[in-house]
Amino acid sequence: MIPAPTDPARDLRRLRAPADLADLAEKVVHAQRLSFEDGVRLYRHPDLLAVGRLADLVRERLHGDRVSYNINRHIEPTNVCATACAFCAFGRVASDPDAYEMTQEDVLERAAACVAEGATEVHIVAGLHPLFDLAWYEEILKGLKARFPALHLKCFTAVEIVYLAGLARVSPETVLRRLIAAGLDSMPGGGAEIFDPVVRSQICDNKCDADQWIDVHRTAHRLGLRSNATMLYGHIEGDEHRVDHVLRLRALQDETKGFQTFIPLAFHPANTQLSHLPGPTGRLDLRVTAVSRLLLDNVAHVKAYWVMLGEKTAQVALSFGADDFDGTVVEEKIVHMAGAESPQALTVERIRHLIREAGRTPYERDTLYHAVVREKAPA
Ligand code: V47
Repeated sequence: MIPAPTDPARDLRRLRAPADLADLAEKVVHAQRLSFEDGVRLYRHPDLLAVGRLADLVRERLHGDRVSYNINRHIEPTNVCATACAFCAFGRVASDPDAYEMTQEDVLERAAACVAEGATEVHIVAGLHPLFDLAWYEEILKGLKARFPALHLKCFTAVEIVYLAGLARVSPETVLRRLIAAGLDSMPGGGAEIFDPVVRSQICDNKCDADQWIDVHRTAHRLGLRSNATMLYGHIEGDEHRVDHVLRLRALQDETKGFQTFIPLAFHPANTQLSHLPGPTGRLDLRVTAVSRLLLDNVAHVKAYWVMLGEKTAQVALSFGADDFDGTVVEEKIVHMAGAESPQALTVERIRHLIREAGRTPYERDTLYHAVVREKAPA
């Protein structure tokens, strides 16, 4: 999927790869697939900038100087959650004083507000709440589609799909079919965390495993949905776990071609059971972005998710393989409860400024990465 090189010799000169990365530079320049061992080497190579140049070449071949963003809004209908994942500061039990449950009207009101501001997408994910069952979400989707037919509904992680299937005693495929019939347009990539079973058992023992997560996305792709994929890094995982995670995504993408975007998620430790951990450094943020771009040769986009990276690192990530800045977001709770210092929302003007200042050309996209053309062109 990475376009064939037009001038490999020039690209190779531009990479200025150190001698001990020369073989990987050759592979990248000739658009050859990298192996598990290559991925681990890239994580361990001391010259981060050299690794970044490899990823930037791939980004440029795929996207030129264009960086996308969208006008969207996150809605998290409840923080009541049955799982208590060790990395999470968002989930609550129903009796907690700060547990909340939105009504269907609350969700519709938030959607109405973002549509009025030009949003093309709502991103809905929530805790695993036993009363927010399949019928509740079908109603929400139907209500949203009836009122805002043009709004793209990107909703529910694979973890939620598996949970809703358990509540309704039906298969995840049945859940997906019913949600699609109610208006679901695509799926976000959350809940993947780290696929390795040992790490997964330590950070999120009570929810769907890697095979289930992958199988839900496989089914979603077969049913015609596009989806995203994430990886939570910077906690107790090691280099091999990150490489393994991304290669499992690559294998599914070879099969289905249904993933649009990969989103590395930087762990925020505050108010979690893992609050003793320091969280990722800026160098790890950039390296994960770069190595993921290099390994995922069959996924078109890599996001610099400013909510988790912060504006500054997200901007630099645009030179380490990322080509998408996510969106305006408006109200993010999951990682702000875990200490994120990024703003709750960014304006379109701010996003465009950050992208331009990073030397790229911003363009608004919809959820499926079509360019959005507005009557009144943005500044
Ligand atoms: O699934 C939870 C992660 C995810 C923490 O698909 C944490 O376009 C860091 O998946 N520190 C939700 N991360 C966010 C998500 C997402 C975001 C933006 C765009 C898309 C997309 C998907 O956040 C969870 C979990 O992996 N998370 N707690 C934390 N303390």
